Amino acid sequence: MSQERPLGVTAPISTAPPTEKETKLTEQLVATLKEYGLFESEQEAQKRVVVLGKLDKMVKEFVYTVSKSKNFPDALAKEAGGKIFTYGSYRLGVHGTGADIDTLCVFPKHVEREHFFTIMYDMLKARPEVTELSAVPDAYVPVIKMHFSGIPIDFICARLSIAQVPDDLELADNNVLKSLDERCVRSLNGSRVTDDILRLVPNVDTFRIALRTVKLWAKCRAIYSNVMGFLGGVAWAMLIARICQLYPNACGATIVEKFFSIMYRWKWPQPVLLRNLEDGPLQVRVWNPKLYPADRSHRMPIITPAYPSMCATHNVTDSTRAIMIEEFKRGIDVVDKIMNKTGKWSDLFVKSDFFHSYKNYLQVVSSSMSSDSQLTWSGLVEAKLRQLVLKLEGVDLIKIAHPYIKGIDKIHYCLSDEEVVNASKGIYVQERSFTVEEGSLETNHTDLLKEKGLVTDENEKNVVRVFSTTFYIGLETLPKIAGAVETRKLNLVWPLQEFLRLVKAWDKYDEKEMKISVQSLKGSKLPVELVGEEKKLKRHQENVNN
Ligand code: 3AT
Ligand code: MN
Ligand code: MN
Repeated sequence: MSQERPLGVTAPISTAPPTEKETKLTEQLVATLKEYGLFESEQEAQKRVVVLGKLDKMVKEFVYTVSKSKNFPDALAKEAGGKIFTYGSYRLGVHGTGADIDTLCVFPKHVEREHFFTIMYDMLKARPEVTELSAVPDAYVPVIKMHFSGIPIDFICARLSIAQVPDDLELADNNVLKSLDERCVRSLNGSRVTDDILRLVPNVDTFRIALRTVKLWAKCRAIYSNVMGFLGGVAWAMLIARICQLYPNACGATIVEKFFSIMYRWKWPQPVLLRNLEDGPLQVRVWNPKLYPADRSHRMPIITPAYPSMCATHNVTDSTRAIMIEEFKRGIDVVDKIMNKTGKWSDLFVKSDFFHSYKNYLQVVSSSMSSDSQLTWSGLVEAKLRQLVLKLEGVDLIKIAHPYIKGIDKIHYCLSDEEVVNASKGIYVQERSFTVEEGSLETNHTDLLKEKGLVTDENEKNVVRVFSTTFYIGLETLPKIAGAVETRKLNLVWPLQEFLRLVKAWDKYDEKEMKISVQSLKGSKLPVELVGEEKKLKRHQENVNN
């Protein structure tokens, strides 16, 4: 065994070392992950280290500047320190090329949080390496977002209740949380959780291979999204960490295999824990279904290891859980075939066929007249979509309400009032509507349209741009009783009304600027770009035949 004392809340299932076959399979797995371009080059990795070095230096300058402004003598101002930590995929060592670095800035008590969003912000603004700088100081976890030498950075901060932040400071001790602002506790949490996960796995290299595999798999299978009621990066990491604890000496391929079989059979709502939960110095709740009814409602609880422990999967619904369990089953089948040499690792990463899987879909179109308001409006609609899923699950005939993990962003160039109204309902002129990548709502296609003659110098001034983000929910109804005449009719009036009421109750909702529209669609009526070329051809043939 690689450890004296086993890690985790139970003894391991097996401490067997890998067989030759398993080692070989792991090598093949790593080779496959490389083919998917998951690993960055040595050069890129080095660049990240340089950027983090610069940020750490800036944080120390920042603390020094604030200390001096408070009349600290020079020596004390220098000793006030300041330090950065990382969390997220970079800290776990499973980030892909182009991923952000989630970075936490920690400073002593005489530096205020506001200083971070003013003085630190200005220091960053003055740097030539920094682009796309924006601050969101009133977010749940306040953050400065930027690119530093081209690398995206999420920069958050925490003010500790100590006079100095030395370079060897660690955040593991629960007492660092004492008498802190809630926002600081939340900001520290990400880093404390990732550090704990790494401490609680017996072999970090194996953990990373398995986690990279499962993250890629979950993205391809469209079940990677915390907001939509699936799991996010931290929850997937905790599941893999638990499997690693149960098989402390196994290699990557074996961990992936055990992950699917154990997760498929897991007796939810029994929680996944990496350690026994501890109490601590704060007035905050630690996850406890015996005490709190809200915690009993968690359908697939996966609990963060760092105090104050929380459920990372609060958003999971009956449908999303059922969908994930189905995917675990598929994982078992694929890995079986890999084991007996009739399949390959890349079979795990076959794209989900969400847009071919259901007869009926709901199409939720959120739209605005400006890209700025669309960003916040679509975010709000996305965050509330889960409430719609929950209400749909309550409808008698519905077995599964399956939300697609991301919204589809489009920009429509409309030439009449009618086109504007239509665009907000998901009806658009194909040649003057563009699907854009997430976060690219700023793109302007007018020149392109003029080149193609679809917009002219004369009518250019009449062009009205509509920005839309469309979400999809696949609906599976209960099978009808054999032999019975189909008299059932799906009635979605109530859930849809409730959903519309809920999103419009938002305090920043602007009736003139923002639109929302929901309609039922047969699978055959989905936009062609979602169902792909193959389906388009088939549909064309059907039309010819009819
Ligand atoms: P990527 O490789 O960056 O895609 P990641 O796991 O690093 O994967 P993020 O950078 O989005 O993902 O998030 C890093 C951590 O930040 C995960 C979570 O602890 C925290 N976090 C992210 N988004 C939110 C949010 N909206 N609210 C609270 N915490 C968040
Ligand atoms: Mn990240
Ligand atoms: Mn991030």
